[in-house]
Amino acid sequence: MAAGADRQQEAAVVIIGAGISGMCTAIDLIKRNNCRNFVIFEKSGGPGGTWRDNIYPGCCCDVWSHLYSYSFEQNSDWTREYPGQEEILDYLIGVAQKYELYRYIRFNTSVESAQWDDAEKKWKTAVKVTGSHDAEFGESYTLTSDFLVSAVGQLNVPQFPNIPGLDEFRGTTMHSARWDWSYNLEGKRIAVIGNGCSAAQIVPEIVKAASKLTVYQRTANWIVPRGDAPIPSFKRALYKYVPPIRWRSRADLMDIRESSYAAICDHHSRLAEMWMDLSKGLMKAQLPDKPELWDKLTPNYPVGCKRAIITDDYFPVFNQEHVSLETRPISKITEKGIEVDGKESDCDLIVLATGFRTVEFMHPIRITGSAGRSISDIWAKGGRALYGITVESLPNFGMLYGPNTNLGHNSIILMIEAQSKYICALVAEVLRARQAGKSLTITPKKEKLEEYNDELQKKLNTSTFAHPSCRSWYKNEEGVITNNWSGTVIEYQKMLERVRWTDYELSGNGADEV
Ligand code: N01
Repeated sequence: MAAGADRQQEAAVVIIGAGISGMCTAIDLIKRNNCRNFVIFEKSGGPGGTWRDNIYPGCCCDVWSHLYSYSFEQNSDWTREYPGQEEILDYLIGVAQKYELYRYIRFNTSVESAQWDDAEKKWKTAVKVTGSHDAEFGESYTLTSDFLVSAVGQLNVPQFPNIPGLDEFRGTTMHSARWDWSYNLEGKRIAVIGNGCSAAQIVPEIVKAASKLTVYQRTANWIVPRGDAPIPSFKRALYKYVPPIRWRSRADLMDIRESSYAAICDHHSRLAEMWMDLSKGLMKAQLPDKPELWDKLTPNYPVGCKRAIITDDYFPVFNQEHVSLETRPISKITEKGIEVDGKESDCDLIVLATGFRTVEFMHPIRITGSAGRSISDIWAKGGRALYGITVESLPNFGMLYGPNTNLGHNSIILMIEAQSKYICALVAEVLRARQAGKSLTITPKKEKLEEYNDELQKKLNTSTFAHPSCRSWYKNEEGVITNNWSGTVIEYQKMLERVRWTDYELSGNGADEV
């Protein structure tokens, strides 16, 4: 087909994104719904999502390996207590191969928009092919489906800081999530803007090659020890050949993580104090000769207000002579470097470890629901969804890792699996109606969504996430916490155990049979 031609196609389900979430739903559709009539659109050239995008030096996961896998595809072969990016990506590629997901994924295909057609009662997803992989379908085309699943994640669009002069810089600028390995770091003068989880992993690696490294910190972060270590081969054999040991270990790790929830959600708790004491103790032990840095590196907000960092390698970097910490605000970026208080510091490379556009879920995809309502209209006051999954005015639609489903304390895969099962229960009804030659649309009732969201926000507003002393990617500009879940993982899983159909407006001639 000629490039640029438009081609209509059909599928029962369209999934946007082939990361952990999209892959999980694809596998659930096959296993639970016996549905193979689905298409996954993936903007990049392979599966893996965030673990494909983030390839910066030192990239790894701060959740224990044995919690960072699908429950149905546990991995006995993790080589370390905390998995590195390459190992996670290999694991995900292995899962994609095992479940033969490649046949459903259209790589290098970016979703531009998705529009609900009220007359046809179907979604029309318009895509653009950015690579040559799927040239068969042309440069852009539209696919029609009964159900649409967004699995794009919360941390996929890099946030570039609004610092004057950023474009003037004549050296190299790199965002943490768009690392260019062809750039030779050896002997370079490096500036790192930001000190969140990404920076805390990058800095200890790139410092080894740099001739000079300056970290520009706007806000200090709570940092707690990691205690990473190789998993010995005898232990891996035990996990592989005696699965109950692996299951026990996974359950224990989950319990430990769940108990830390109390600390991050209640800053008055004894546990929160313990974490803060631990962090200060780690800093002093790792920087015994740098008391002048202690104040600068100690946060002025309670632990949990923003994401705590888990690492043993970050503080010690500041013992090195060629490393400095700059806490005064950046006034501008110049052709040669970074200016603070009227003084310019030259550098060769600026690393923007400045995070992601987190509060605009699904950005930049243009989503239009029933009666032509755009997602920006639906979410004018901030992203919200029933159970973080279904959205008003978007019939036959489900999100994974949507609004208010992020965690500060446990493995996100546990949340994703619960969402995927829930979405598959919705899809099952739509497909049952379709097979009977009928139609069914499922949309959350506005009053249920409001009730759910009011309750959720009430709880979040008393949590540490809402503490006014910190700025974080959990909140939008109005201070509404749009990203984080308000409870434990177990509470969330229980809430999603079954679909309460009274939450939904059901329409179409297949509605009576639900
Ligand atoms: O991004 P961030 P991240 N001028 O948003 C600073 C996950 N993750 O990529 O704190 C100056 O946390 C900003 O300063 P401030 C994890 O969920 C997981 O590090 O806003 N500075 C901050 O220091 C994490 O939470 C792993 O004052 C500016 C930094 O940039 C999430 O990803 C590993 C600025 C941004 O920190 C995001 O982490 C890595 C400006 N204009 C990431 N704008 C795992 O291990 C921003 N900053 C699983």
